[in-house]
Amino acid sequence: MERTLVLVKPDGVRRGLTGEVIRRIEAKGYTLVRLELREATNELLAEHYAEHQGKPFYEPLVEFMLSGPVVAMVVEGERVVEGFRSLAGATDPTKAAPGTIRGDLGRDWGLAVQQNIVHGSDSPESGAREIGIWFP
Ligand code: IDP
Ligand code: MG
Repeated sequence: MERTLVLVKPDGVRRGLTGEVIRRIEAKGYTLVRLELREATNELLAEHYAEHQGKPFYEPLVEFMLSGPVVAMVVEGERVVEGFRSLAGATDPTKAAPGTIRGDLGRDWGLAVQQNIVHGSDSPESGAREIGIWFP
């Protein structure tokens, strides 16, 4: 069965939206297989966001992801990678469609990095890689 890594980012945890994110995942019919409140570390984020190293938003992204606890989850289901990306909505919360997590609950705060509440793996291969990083 396919699995994806979902993170409720520090903005989502701070704003008390963890339950709402989990509610939407469960209401969609996916299964939670791991769930943990975690503090990220520089090393872990360097691996997790390896593809973004060197981009202008990389340092602000790491700083943001270290700004408070995150809730890390492994979520399972047929085509769950694609399905959770669809629930999450577009990266830019201003453009994310209403009805999505980022579209309903996120906004632009005028910062160097978009605070968009959730992370979801972008392919089954990324899912397996990221689950290995967060839940070794
Ligand atoms: P994703 O989370 O929708 O997969 P990615 O391109 O993987 O988006 O980027 C990782 C994270 O980096 C985003 O969720 C967002 O927080 C931030 N980010 C990505 N692109 C930009 C940008 O152009 N400006 C500011 N922040 C960005
Ligand atoms: Mg991504």
